[in-house]
Amino acid sequence: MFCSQCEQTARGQGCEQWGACGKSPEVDALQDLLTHCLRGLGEVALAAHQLGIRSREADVFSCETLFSTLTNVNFDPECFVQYIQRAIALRDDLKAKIQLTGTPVEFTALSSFQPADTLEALVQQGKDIEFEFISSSAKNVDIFSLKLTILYGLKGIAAYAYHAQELGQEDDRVYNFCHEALAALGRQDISLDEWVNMALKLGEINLRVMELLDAGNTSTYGHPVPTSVPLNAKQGKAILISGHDLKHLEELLKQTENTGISIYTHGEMLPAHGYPRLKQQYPHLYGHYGTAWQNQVREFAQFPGPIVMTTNCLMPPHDAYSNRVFTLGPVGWPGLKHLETDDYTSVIQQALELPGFTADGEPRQVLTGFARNAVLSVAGEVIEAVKRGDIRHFFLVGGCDGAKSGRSYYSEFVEKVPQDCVVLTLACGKFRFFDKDLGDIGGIPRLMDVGQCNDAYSAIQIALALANAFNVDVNQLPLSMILSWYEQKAVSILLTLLYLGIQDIRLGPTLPAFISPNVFKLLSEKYNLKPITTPDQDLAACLG
Ligand code: SF4
Ligand code: SF3
Repeated sequence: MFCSQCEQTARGQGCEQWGACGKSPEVDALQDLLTHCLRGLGEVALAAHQLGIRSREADVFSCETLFSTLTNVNFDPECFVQYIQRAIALRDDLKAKIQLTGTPVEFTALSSFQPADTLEALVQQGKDIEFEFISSSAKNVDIFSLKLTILYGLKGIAAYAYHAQELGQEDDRVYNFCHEALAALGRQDISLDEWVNMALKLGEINLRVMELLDAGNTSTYGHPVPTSVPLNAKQGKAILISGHDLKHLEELLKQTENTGISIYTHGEMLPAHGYPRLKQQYPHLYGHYGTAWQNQVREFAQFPGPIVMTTNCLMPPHDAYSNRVFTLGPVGWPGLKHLETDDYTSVIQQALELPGFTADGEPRQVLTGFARNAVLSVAGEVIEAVKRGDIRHFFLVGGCDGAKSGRSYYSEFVEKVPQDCVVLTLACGKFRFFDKDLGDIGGIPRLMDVGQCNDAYSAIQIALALANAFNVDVNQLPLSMILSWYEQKAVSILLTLLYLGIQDIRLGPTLPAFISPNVFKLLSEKYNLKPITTPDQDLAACLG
C-alpha cells in the first residue's frame, strides 16, 4: 500500500505496511480502486451532461463515496466492494442513456474498466492501479505532487458538497468540477502550470461549496448565536453524537424528544449548540462530552450510552465500547452497527438499557456560536476597539487536531497571545485550548469559536468584512492565520485561502508529505506560505 493523504502518515512520508490511522492495505487498495471507478463514472457523467442528461444520483454518489475515502471515515472492505459495484452500475446506466441519443461519444479505457468478482481479486486490481499511479511519479515528481494535492482536495470538496446537498444546497458547477478533475488525474498531457491552475480552481470551487454548506446550515438552523454549553454530565440516560453532520443530529433530536434521554455532542459537533433551531427547539440537546478525536478510545469507553459517528474522525474502536458505536452515511468499520437510514430506534433502545450518568457532574461550561453573523453584529465595537488600540491583533488559530506530538505548539501559542489580542478558532484543533478562559477586551471575548472546519466560510467572511470595514486588503488587516492540518478537508480549505490570495499563512505541525520541495517553494514564493516554528518566534513575527 501507499497512502500519504494525512498528516499522521508514517515517517512523514507515506504509510506502506499498514495505515497509522488503522487503515489496512486491503482497504487502501479498495479505496484506490473505488477512486479509479469514480474517475470512469466522472468521464461518462461529463459526457452525459453535455448531452443534457444529468444523474443527480451519480453526482451525490461520487461525493459520498469519495468522502468515505477521507482519513478516519470508513475502514470496511465490504462497504467499498458495494461502492465499486454501484459506481460501475451508475456509469453503465449513463452510458446506455448516451447511446440512446444516437450521438457518438469517445471514451477512454477508464469508462470500460470492469471490476473483478471476488474481494481478493478486487484488492489485487486496486494494488495494480495504485502501483501504476505511483510509478507515474518517476516521470515528474512535481506534477505527481500536484495530482495528489488535487485528489486530496477533491476529497475535502466531496465531504462539504455531501453535507450541503443533505440540506438542499447544490450547484452543478461543483459536481462537474469533481468529475472533470477526477477524470483528469490520469492524464499525461497537462503541464505543471496547468496543474497549478487546477489546484487554484479547486480552491475556488471549494469556496462555492463552503458557501452552499453555510447557506444550508444557516437557512435550516438559523445563524449561530453565542451559547454556553455544559461540559459536565447530567444524571440520566445519554446518547453521544460525533462528527460534522447537523442533519443527522437533527433527526436524532427529533426521535429522542420526550424520551428523557439527553443528547451530548462530541468533537466537531460542539458548534451545533449555537444554532437556534437546534438548541431552542430541542432542550434535550444538553451538553458536550470529551475532547479531541484522538482521545476517543479513553473517552468513549467511559461514556455510559451509545455513540453515533456521523463522519470523521473514527478511530479503530476498542472492545470496551465497540458494541455501543453506530455508524452512518459514509462512515464504517467492520462489525460496527451501521444505520442504513436515519432511524435511531436501535440507538434509543440501547440508551434506555444502559445506565446513563448516575449523578450530575461538577458544573463546567464553554462558549461556542461565534459564527459570522454573531461576530459581525459587533463589528462596530470591534472596529472601534482596534482604532482605540485596545485590540492590537487577531489570530485565527484553526484546523485539525491529531495524535502526533508537536501539536502542543497550538495550545502554547494561544496561551502566549498577548492580552490585547483576540483569538478566533474553528475546527477540532481547538480542543487543545477550547475551555481556557481568556477573558475579554471591553466585552469582546478574547477567544471566539467560529465553528466546525465546515464553517471555514464563516471565518473567511469575517476576515473579508473586516477588511471591507477598514477599507484595506485582507492581507493588510492585523490578522494572522496559524493553521493546523490533519486530513483532506484542510487541504481544500488551504487551496481556497490561496485562491483568495491570502498571504503569510503559517501551517503545521508538519508540512504535507505529498507537497514536493519545488511545489512548496512555488507556494512560499507566491503566497509566503510557511511552516510554523516556535510559538514565541511566530508570535513575534506576526506582531512585529
Ligand atoms: Fe496513513 Fe493517513 Fe493514509 Fe491513514 S490516511 S493510511 S494514516 S496517510
Ligand atoms: Fe477534525 Fe477529524 Fe480535521 Fe473537522 S474531526 S477538522 S481532523
